[in-house]
Amino acid sequence: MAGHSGAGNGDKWSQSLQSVFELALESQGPERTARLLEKLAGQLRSAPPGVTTPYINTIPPGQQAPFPGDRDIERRIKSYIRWNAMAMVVKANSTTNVGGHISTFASSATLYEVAFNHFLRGRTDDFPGDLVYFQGHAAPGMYARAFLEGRLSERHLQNFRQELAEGGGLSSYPHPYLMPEFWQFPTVSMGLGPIMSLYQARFNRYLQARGLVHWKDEPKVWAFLGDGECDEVDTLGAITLGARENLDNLIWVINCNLQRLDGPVRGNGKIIQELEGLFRGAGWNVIKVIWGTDWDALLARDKSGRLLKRMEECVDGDYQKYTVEPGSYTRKHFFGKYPELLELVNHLTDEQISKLLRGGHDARKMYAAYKMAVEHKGQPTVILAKTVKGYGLGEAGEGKNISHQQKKMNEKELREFRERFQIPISDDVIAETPFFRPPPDSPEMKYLFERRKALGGFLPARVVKPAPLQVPKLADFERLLKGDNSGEVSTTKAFTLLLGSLVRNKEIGRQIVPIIPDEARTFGLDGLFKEVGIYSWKGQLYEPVDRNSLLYYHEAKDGQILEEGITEAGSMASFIAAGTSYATHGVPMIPFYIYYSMFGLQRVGDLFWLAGDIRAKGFLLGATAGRTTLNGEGLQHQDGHSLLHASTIPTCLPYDPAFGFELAVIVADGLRRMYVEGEDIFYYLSLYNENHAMPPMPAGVEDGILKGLYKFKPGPDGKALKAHIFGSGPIINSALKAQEILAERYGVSADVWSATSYKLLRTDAIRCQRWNMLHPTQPPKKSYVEELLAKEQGTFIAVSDNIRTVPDQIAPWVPGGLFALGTDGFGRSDTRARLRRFFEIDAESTVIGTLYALAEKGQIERQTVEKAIKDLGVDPEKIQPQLV
Ligand SMILES: Cc1ncc(C[n+]2csc(CCOP(=O)(O)OP(=O)(O)O)c2C)c(N)n1
Ligand SMILES: [Mg+2]
Repeated sequence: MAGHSGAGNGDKWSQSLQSVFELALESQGPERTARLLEKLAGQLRSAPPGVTTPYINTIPPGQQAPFPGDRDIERRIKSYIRWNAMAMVVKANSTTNVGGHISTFASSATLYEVAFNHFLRGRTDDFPGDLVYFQGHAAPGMYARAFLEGRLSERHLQNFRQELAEGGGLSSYPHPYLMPEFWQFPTVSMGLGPIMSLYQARFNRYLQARGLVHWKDEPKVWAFLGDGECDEVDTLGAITLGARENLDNLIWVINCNLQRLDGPVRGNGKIIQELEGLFRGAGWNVIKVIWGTDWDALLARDKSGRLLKRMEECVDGDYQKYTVEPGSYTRKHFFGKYPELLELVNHLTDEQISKLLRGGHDARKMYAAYKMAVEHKGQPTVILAKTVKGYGLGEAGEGKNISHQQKKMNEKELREFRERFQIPISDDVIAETPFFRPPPDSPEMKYLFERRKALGGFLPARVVKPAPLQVPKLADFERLLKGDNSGEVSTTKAFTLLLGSLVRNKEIGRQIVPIIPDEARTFGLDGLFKEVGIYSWKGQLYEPVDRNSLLYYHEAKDGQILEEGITEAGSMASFIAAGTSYATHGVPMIPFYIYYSMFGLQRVGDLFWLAGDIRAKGFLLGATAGRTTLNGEGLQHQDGHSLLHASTIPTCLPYDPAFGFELAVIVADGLRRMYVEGEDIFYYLSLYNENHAMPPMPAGVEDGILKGLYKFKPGPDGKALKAHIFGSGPIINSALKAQEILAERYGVSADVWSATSYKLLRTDAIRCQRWNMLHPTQPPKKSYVEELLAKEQGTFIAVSDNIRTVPDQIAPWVPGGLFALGTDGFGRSDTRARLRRFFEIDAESTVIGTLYALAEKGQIERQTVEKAIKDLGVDPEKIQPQLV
């Protein structure tokens, strides 16, 4: 109850408690005293003792910063925004049933409006603007504000969730892909906004530490979240980073309306207390805004401590009920539990009791909390604001379990809403839920513009100024292009060479951001530790145990590597922060995030999807790829399907290179497309750890590498039969060996092709096919793959370390069809040779596959295939890798 007694009084209490404490210590000993104290403290708290504070506001009334704004005007502006946000959802659903949410923004309107009027700073010439992660389904509120600001028209609002309507519409949620000049950060997949904001705040520090930005004022990163959203592991799983990295540039505002979609977040407990304990434990500054101003006087008069006791006793399910029921119910069931409390509210009518505000609906309380948060040093801050879901909807859904999905309002409910928020809309038109914007010279509009001007401009806003980089030319990667005669190397090793040369590049070296989740040694990237350093805001406070070695673990304040530790989600959040820096800060950065491929798309695929939406650029390297190439590691490690996952992301270019020179061609072109041409795309490359020959680049193959397929090694002339084998990654070696066997033993000339990207071939083919479908009388277009293969005779087969669906993507456009071999099924631990036989992608299986494909076409006898199976020692009755 600090703050509810004077300071002098507090000192006396503290002295008395101190002497009781010493007495107890003397007579009972430290352990028993500690237990007694814990028990006493436990009486004050509903969560485990030690981590939470009493269930009252963190800022005592006496220490509350005064509200500097005009409360009446702000309330009116907020009311109009409330109305328009509600109206756009109601309108959208009265005609088209396209959904939308009213009750989320209804509960958080004050949280946003106080922030918009007093704290969130826009972008100016010398300030990048605060970075704000808006709660996804509060989007109608942001649109409604932008409408008052004149940034969106009535037609935009009318077309909320109807993006394909004539003249365009507004996206359901924050999607930079769909509204690239408005939204900066996609947030609606719950838990992604929080983790991105954490790593964004840290990335801002990284940019400063490395001298890549020079801000007069540091931008704050704000994230507005739901209390239900906090159940996502992504939300809370990384919060210790905030304290560890000293991120006092980060503020989270959690809208604790106590409800999620189905019902209460913690009906039987208190979400605010639970979160407070977690955040305090994680080292954050926690500001609770539970009670509105009306409660201050009640708490001050509560000499018995019963009011606090009652506040502590009630669970969130009770508080939800007090919202839904009339004031008489709260009088009876909340205050009525103790006679002292009934007396405390004797002077209030039931109506007044029902209007006792929660903290998150009180602009004065929110202002004080924000002010404290922006001024806080040394820790990130979380504000836990208690609100009512569907606030102001009354019977239509305030505090009800159905509140989240309330999308329609009848005329009576609309009238009540209008009365409550005093919206100047007349009876005769109210049923049409018209939008309302006060005249430009009204005090409200003047105030609104003045506030935004003072804060530097409108938010959200995404601004991209072209800043092309001087990227290296392909010839600069000479070492990879001329192959490796020194022996056999892996594509992972080839990549480390390439990355090394990039960080040393004079033009763009500083903008390269290597990101690694604790696997640098596996990939041979530890050489970079010493060379460019690992970023740490503290530098290196200890002497690393390997200090005497050449490649020691070198942490530095201006280190370039983001060594994230074992968090693929966190690393991906870093990738996104770096890959969007061109837009967020006008500073293009080039992330190379290298990870164990199995723990990428499969594990944190939603963040990869978001990378597309947010228009991130950069390179993702799925290393140690391949169901059989990563031998030994077994079922959970061996990846044969990331390329398929990657193929589903519209802006992702997936590649499966076999050789170092292919890697060089792809990366060089990627740098050009993303950082010179300004394309909003990113790359996914499979890298493998098998050493094999790295030949020099044949002439004229660049275009084919980039498009997805080129002939790498033609088969010998003079054979009766013709086949084509598409190989990818290290499995191209199965194809090359099969080529020899087929020629020597079966009279087949097989051309070996390197298939670098089935997705890109498919996308191109679909593009042509679609055009042909819609232009049926015009000369048909031919895709690259069709044109390339039209010149070829013979049968086509594919072999790779991926599931068959990866090559099957192009089957419809291969003349006579494509017969694919692949690694469908769970991986297992064994040697590469045994695994490749098991999955039937080794050279022998490739020979058999080719012969089978020829037999299917009637070009050879089936007995020839049977004989080959026997001759090559393949057991036809061996188990089938894919069981279902
Ligand atoms: C990952 C994910 N799962 C489920 C949903 C669907 N969903 C949208 S809003 C919502 C409830 C949100 O509750 P809360 O976070 O408390 O936000 P509130 O609306 O109460 O402010 C759910 C389940 C989603 N958007 N993302
Ligand atoms: Mg909620």
